Amino acid sequence: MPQSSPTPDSESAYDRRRLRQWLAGDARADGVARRDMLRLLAAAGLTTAVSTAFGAPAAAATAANATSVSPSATVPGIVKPLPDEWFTARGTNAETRFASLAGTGYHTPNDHFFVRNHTSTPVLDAKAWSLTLWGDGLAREPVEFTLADLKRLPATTRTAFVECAGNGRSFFTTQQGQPVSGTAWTLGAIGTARWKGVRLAEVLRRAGLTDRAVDVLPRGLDAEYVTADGTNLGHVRRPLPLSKALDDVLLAYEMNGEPLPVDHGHPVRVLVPSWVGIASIKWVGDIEVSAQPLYSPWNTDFYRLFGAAYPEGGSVPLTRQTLKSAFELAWNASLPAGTDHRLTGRSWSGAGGVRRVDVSTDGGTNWRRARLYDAPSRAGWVRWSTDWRPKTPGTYTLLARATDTTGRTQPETTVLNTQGYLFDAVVRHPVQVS
Ligand SMILES: Nc1nc2c(c(=O)[nH]1)N[C@H]1C(S)=C(S)[C@@H](COP(=O)(O)O)O[C@H]1N2
Ligand SMILES: [Mo]
Repeated sequence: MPQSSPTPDSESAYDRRRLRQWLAGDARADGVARRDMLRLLAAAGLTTAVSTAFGAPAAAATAANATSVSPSATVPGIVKPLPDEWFTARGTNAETRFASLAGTGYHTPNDHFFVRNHTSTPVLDAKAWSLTLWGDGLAREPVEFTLADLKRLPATTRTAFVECAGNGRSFFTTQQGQPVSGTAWTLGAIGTARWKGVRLAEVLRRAGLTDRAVDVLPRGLDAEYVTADGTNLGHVRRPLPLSKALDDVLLAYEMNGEPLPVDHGHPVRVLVPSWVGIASIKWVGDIEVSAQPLYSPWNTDFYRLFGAAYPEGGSVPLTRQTLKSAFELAWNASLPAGTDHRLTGRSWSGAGGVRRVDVSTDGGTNWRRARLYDAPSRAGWVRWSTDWRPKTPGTYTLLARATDTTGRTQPETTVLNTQGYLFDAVVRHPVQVS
């Protein structure tokens, strides 16, 4: 198993068991034939080509209330302003510029937080919204919860990142010369927030969870996702094993002390700490609780690793995020020679917190240890800095390399997978010194 797949044995055993059940006809593929999925994947080129076919976007982005920022990038279907200083538009998605996180503190401000939409942001009425739990893993069903019902249950607050599994994908191509399909993110498809909500375990218990249940399948209320070739994959949904659902998953209704913003799932999203972003379903409307393993496009033909280094049907479904580092600095930033610069950045790992970061300012010949400002946290990141005084003008390549509490260090290259997930290699960041 290549390094970039941190899936432990218990999870692969679990997946093999589900797959056997599926093959034996004991599990539902939720209406999706696998050969259709494979064809789709080949045809779709994935997310970028698939923007406008879903009806009217929720609202045009406007920068009306932004004070000192230039016009917004336009992304159909995203409601919040997307000032150029903070975001790069990528299809139906908006990537956070890491340089704009300098000085923003540990938690990513809601207005800086990246947005990844398969279709477009639906504007839902929190008063009219309710969540339905149903399925043969419950004793009596269906069971409904309004937002007021959820808020009456014990509240839990957790700090966790949401990161797209494809974050860093563009570096497969620009650093390793390997074409991959999907949104060409650099490193800004991540944000860390304080999420307040109710534990999914609590809601499942109150809904009458039985010991027959094995999977839960949260589903979004945003429009059905139609691929470039016109195949309707239905609402965005991805099964979650009960073991994770009962562990640290939240139904979140607040983000950094504010009601969940519309683009991030208002009124309620699923929040699955340290796992790939697709697990954290926004605008959740219902959750199936199943006594059989469930499949959807998002745990079969997407969000597994495919390619020469992986089994023919792909790896097990992706779970935890991998290890990455980013400088809070523009690409090709210009810095004056002969003066002191404080280089800052952030590193994170879904497998264990980051406990060490090394930085090179000469393309990887010499390394020094960065100063860390935060304790390792499995679902969060650590901020770091190092001081640098470049003597002579020229192009320099900066590198940051993290090591997590499990002992893993970012490698020089990531083993290729065709959809470009879980890039974890050290990124070579150019700057111009003049
Ligand atoms: N309903 C719904 N949930 C969703 C998505 C979506 O398009 N629809 N995108 C997923 C993906 S791929 C990611 S990376 C995260 C992004 O969360 P954010 O937009 O709040 O940053 O939401 C996930 N949840
Ligand atoms: Mo994602």
